[in-house]
Amino acid sequence: MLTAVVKNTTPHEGQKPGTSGLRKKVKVFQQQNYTENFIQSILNSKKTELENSVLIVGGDGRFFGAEAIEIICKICAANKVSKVLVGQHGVLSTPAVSNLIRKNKALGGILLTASHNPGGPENDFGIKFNCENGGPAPDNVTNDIFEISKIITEYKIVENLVVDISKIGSNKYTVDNKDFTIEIIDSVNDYLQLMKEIFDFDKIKNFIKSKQLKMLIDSMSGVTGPYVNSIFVEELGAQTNNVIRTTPLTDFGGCHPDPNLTYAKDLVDKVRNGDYDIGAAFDGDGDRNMIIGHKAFFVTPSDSLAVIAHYLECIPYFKKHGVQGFARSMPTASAIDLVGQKLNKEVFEVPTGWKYFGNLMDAGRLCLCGEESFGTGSNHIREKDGIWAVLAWLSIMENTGKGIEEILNNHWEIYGRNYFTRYDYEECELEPCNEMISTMEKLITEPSFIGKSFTAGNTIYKVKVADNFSYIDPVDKSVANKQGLRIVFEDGSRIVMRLSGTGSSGATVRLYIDSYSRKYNGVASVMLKPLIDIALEMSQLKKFTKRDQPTVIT
Ligand code: VG1
Ligand code: CO
Repeated sequence: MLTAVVKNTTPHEGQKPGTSGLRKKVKVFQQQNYTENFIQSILNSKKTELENSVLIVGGDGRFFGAEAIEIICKICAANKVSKVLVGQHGVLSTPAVSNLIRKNKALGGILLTASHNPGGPENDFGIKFNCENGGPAPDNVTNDIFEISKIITEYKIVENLVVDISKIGSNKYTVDNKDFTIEIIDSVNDYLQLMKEIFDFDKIKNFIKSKQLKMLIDSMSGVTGPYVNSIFVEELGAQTNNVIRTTPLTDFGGCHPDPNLTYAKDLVDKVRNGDYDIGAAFDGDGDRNMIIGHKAFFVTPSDSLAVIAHYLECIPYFKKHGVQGFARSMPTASAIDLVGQKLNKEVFEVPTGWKYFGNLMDAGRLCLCGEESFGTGSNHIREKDGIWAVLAWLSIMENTGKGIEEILNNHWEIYGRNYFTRYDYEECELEPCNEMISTMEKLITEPSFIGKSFTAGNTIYKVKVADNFSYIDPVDKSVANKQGLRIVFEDGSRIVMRLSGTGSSGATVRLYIDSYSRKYNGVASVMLKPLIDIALEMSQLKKFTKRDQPTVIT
């Protein structure tokens, strides 16, 4: 029999979860009791519900994941959790965890990932808590966890518990006369089954075969590798050279596992120089996706969402469960709104972060949503889902018999086009960035700012709305304030600026530009130049950040 012991501890500063969990340098998590404190704080926030509960634990396979899982198992054992389900080798994609929580009616899940942030001993680690609906913990839960972390004095642990996470099977223990189980499960099976329920695998398989469809799918050495091999190669009959970087690496091979035009440049170049019909990449934890077409024709995530909305009924899941409303995060271009209007559906605009979609899905008002940050997903789970998005695109290609560029051209022909770009200024100094935001907030919230005109090139933009976005959840009426500065002009064009909540140090400035036009064959960088110039000048970004150029443009 094993025994739980109580260990004294003192609080660590700054255990405040951001947009998606607590993300810090690995070295920070390795400090004495840092990880233990945070895990105990999560469990304390659910104290009354722990007895006889099930928790799902897994992550993107990054450095320090295995150590963190061992700590989590030992602390769960001591806190009367009855069962922990762990992905083999600790590997579970974020969408897979969301599915497992729902399927097993678990109390929640603990995800070991810093998503698209780089990994390895010198880089980032992260811990995220998801609730029983399978979605990221909402603000009230993460606030509780943070408050607890500030006053924590002890944690409970079963120090000599031993578990081998490389072997599938059930490990049973007795802890202080109570049963405790750690079950090591296959990382892919349940997720594969879910995808088979959502999509018509036979159709997609025949389509790939009969068209001899050429795809290039890049797992960026993140968690999706095993899922990609199983789904695209084994199930759907793709060739083994259609998938790349499918072995999860603890440091992602030294790359940023971030599927965009900058960090997935290898894939983009290969597709541009090759003869592929579709290219796709995922981030470290498998919830983001990038879709490109023949010759690397780029689909913006905002457009991807709108196109999927337009063709939703070619996916069996939506035929069966119906089509409810749509949603996007505030900075995401409003292409989906136009599809929603046409189909007479509710369209919601929520703050940045997937946690804000959960209530609407649980209330049956939302079935499809996305973010400009390469996140797309539906109410099949409560996380964005990279592989799901690629299967959705393959279903659309099968259904229309068209290539990706043609699908987009048709879409823009019907709806017009939202040109969109995002400039990221990564790892700036925090103080001047805070000052920049507060200076700009002051400027744009002066009453006289409304109606003001800005000229760039030959275009005049007149301000219609300007604020720091705040959101009232339509379901539980909770309020999220200060979610990003937003200037909306009379023609619907928008400038949005906010600081990232996923970085592990310093500040990352995100500048988003969205502009609608009926003319759809323009070049985004040219179409958006006037608004970019206005935004840079208005924010005095160069002065505050001392940066001439963004680190990433998408
Ligand atoms: C970013 C994105 C946001 C996304 C979040 C988590 O947040 O902008 O849309 O939900 O990352 O995605 P921020 O605060 O850095 O802008 V993931 O795949 O990193 O969990
Ligand atoms: Co992610």
